[in-house]
Amino acid sequence: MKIALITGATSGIGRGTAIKLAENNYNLILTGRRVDLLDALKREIEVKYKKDVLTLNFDIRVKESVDKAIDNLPERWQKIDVLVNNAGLAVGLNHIQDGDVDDWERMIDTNVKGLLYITRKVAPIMVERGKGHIVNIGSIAGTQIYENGNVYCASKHAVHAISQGMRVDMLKHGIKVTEIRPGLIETEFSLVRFKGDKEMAKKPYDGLTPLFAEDIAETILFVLTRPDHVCINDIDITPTAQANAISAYRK
Ligand code: NDP
Ligand code: 8X3
Repeated sequence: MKIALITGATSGIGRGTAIKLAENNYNLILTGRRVDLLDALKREIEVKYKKDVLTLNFDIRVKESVDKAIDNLPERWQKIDVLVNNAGLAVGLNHIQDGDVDDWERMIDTNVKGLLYITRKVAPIMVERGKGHIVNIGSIAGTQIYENGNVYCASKHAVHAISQGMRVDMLKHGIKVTEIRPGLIETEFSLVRFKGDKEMAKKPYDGLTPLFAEDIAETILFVLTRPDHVCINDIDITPTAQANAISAYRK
């Protein structure tokens, strides 16, 4: 049975992907900061899907914590086949001159540096084994810009560049790299972006049917289950009612 490590599994895409991969014969290493949610998901997967789950509770922005978690993996969990770099967030939505520097640091530290910290620990395991698949959750904000999106867009542009860089670097090792760039998905993302303001958090989804975590989970399963000789490099995926980062049709 294969092992997938999913960062940010306590909600949204990460949680949905954990369940989808458990249904499809993966044992799972699940990470996040909210230990109660990690524990609940572990129990759910063990009972319902009869798969093994190891939870790792750390803040991905703290390099020492990431290193310690991976260095101390029990032997049976070390052969990681799949890394889903999903943990990430947007915080704040302001013009650049009004931006909160703490918000900027949270986004850059999580979306860019955190992704790099865990990749730096897991990629060598894959190189050593001569196989593996890294799936980076980028965003349509990784190739497009919208007003007030400045630093979030920059962080996802970095994920886009890093994904392409990884693909080239991993080429001779036979390791696949896929970047998935979603548009609007209804998760906790918007609540985090608007710092807990539920009314504001609903607005991006007003008048349209957004994507759901399950849609991205299915996409991840699809890329992971292509034959050995096929690598899907990147995917843009939006709701039918959203053409790009600024054009959405709302009823
Ligand atoms: P959620 O807020 O529902 O999930 C985010 C996950 O990231 C949580 O499990 C959270 O866990 C984890 N996370 C955040 N910060 C940290 C941290 N410092 N350390 C460890 N884990 C962290 O949002 P989504 O599921 O929507 O987001 C997942 C990814 O998808 C993100 O990278 C996001 O940028 C991207 N995305 C989302 C879109 C959307 O519209 N929803 C569209 C395009 C891309 P915990 O809080 O427990 O630590
Ligand atoms: C999240 C999608 O359009 O809010 O990455 O940036 S968007």
